[in-house]
Amino acid sequence: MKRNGMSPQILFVCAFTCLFFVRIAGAQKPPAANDGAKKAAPTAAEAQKFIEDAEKQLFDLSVKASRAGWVQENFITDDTEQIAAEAGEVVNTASTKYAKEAHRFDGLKLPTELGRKRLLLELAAGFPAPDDPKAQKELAQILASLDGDYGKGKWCPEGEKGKCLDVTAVEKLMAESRDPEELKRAWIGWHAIGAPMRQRYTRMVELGNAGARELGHTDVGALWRSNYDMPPDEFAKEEDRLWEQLKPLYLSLHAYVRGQLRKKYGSALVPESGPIPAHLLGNIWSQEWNNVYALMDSPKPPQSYDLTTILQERKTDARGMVKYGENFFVSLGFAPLPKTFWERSLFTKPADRDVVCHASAWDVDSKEDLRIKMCIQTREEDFRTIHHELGHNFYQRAYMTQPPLFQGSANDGFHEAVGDTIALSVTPEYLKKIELIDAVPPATGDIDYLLQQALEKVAFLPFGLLVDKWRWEVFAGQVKPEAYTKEWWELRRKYQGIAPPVERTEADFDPGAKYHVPGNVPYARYFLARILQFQFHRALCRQAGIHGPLHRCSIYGNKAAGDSLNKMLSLGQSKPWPEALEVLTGDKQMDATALADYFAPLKVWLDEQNKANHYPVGW
Ligand code: X8Z
Ligand code: ZN
Repeated sequence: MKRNGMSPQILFVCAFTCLFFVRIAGAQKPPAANDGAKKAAPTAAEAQKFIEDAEKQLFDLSVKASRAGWVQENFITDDTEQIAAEAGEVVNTASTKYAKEAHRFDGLKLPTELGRKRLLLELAAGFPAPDDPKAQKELAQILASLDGDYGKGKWCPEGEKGKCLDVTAVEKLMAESRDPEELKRAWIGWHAIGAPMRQRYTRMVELGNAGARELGHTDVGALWRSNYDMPPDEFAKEEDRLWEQLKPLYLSLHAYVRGQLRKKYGSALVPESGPIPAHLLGNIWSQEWNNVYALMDSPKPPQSYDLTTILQERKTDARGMVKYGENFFVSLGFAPLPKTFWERSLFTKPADRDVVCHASAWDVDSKEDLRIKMCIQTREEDFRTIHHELGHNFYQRAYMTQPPLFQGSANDGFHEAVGDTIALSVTPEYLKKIELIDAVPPATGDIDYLLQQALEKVAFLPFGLLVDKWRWEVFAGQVKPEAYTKEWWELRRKYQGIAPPVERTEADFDPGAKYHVPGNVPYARYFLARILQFQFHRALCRQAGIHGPLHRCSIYGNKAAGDSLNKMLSLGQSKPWPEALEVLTGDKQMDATALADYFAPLKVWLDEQNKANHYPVGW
């Protein structure tokens, strides 16, 4: 019914793209739910009828929207954009209307399950349109066009006639080039795709806020933060609490990486104690730094291996890579993916048309129609991302038997964490078991392995946190359009300790160059997922009876771990997330200690390195 785990909460369910707004086809109007009962004091029986009708209606509409969204993202044209906008408008209008009407039943004491459905229905509109058909149409057009523009985004280098790089090609260049001038050009080139989005983004914020206010929220950011079974302000504090626990680890990693990049690129480019230039971290958004691993002089163990080279040498194609991922889930006791998954998914970038290459997982009809859409390259990063995407699909299937309003993840961080949890079990021991490598590196290689992991997992944390800090400020009106880019870079500097390679102005709109901003996908979920996946991994390893270091643990083939995971997944969002978390881990709180424990030996090593090399910490 939607992508990435979106539940009937329509939009939000998706693990990622969710906000797919509720789109429904054509100009059909949602039914006037319960209009006749407006004046009388509502009864529990009315509430039940209203909620169940709304659930059914939204379910049908979101399947239609999902199909339209799939076609639009797989064949970006003016027509498919229009079709998706219309479908989006119908769902968004319907879910907003139901959300509003559901408040009539607020004071009523309802049975627990029905009460939870009422709450989810009230939050179902992830980006509500105001109650005005003109505004609804305008918002739907903006949403579809921003998403499409990102998908069509290209950098066409000056002087190289006819050559244009799409996001996949830009990412490859950023990962592989070590020429700082070329990296800078590509960085500037890609970020130029944001500027034309600025006006529409500004208008989108106005329209969404008007819709959110009609639903009783102060702004869209407050609505988004209401999805965590706690008051919105508490959620922001909860994120800060988790970040404070992990900041020392990030600072140690940042200091080490800056020192190493300075050695590579020289003191003119990389400051001793200031922020790291954003184009030198191997990623166009500087969000994960695994691509600069080769520049780090951590001790390489005797049997070190490079999964990218291995996969390329074996000529493993995209389908073959996905098969490895499926096989892992099957080893845990999950049923294989349906035949239609292999027929309908998009695994490689088509040569003849624009598609949204940003990876996503879809559950088109909430029955068996699971798919992924991804422009897979044969490399380790994509191997991991495949596990991420399949995590969405297996979650979607696990909760499919729940009523539509409960077909979603416990909170959106859970959806993002499942596949990553499995990818944490892609250890050298596992790779040896499935015969991708011949020998497991000895324990002396652990620091090297942990550093690779940290460049992906730890480096991401502040980025995961700041994207929505920026959006929350924008939605709340604390940051006005004339300071959009300035504030974006202030947060990037403050949390990540990075700086743009060239001066940025308000003629730019750099947030627009990151998929989730024009795609309107909330981002806090990825921050939570980084923390939750280590919590899940720790719990599953223990349940599998594996007690060694967490980074050496793989639950591959362990049915007890699979059962335990499935128990939590199959709850969907029928219970508040602390209860779902408890089912798997025994904890009711998100807890950064699992991540900190995993990396504890690396933290000691980084601090020693920073001291020995006189690398300053902070910026
Ligand atoms: O968007 C994604 C997934 C799809 S839900 C590929 N991720 C975030 C990103 O790419 O920015 C996964 C990690 C963070
Ligand atoms: Zn995801």
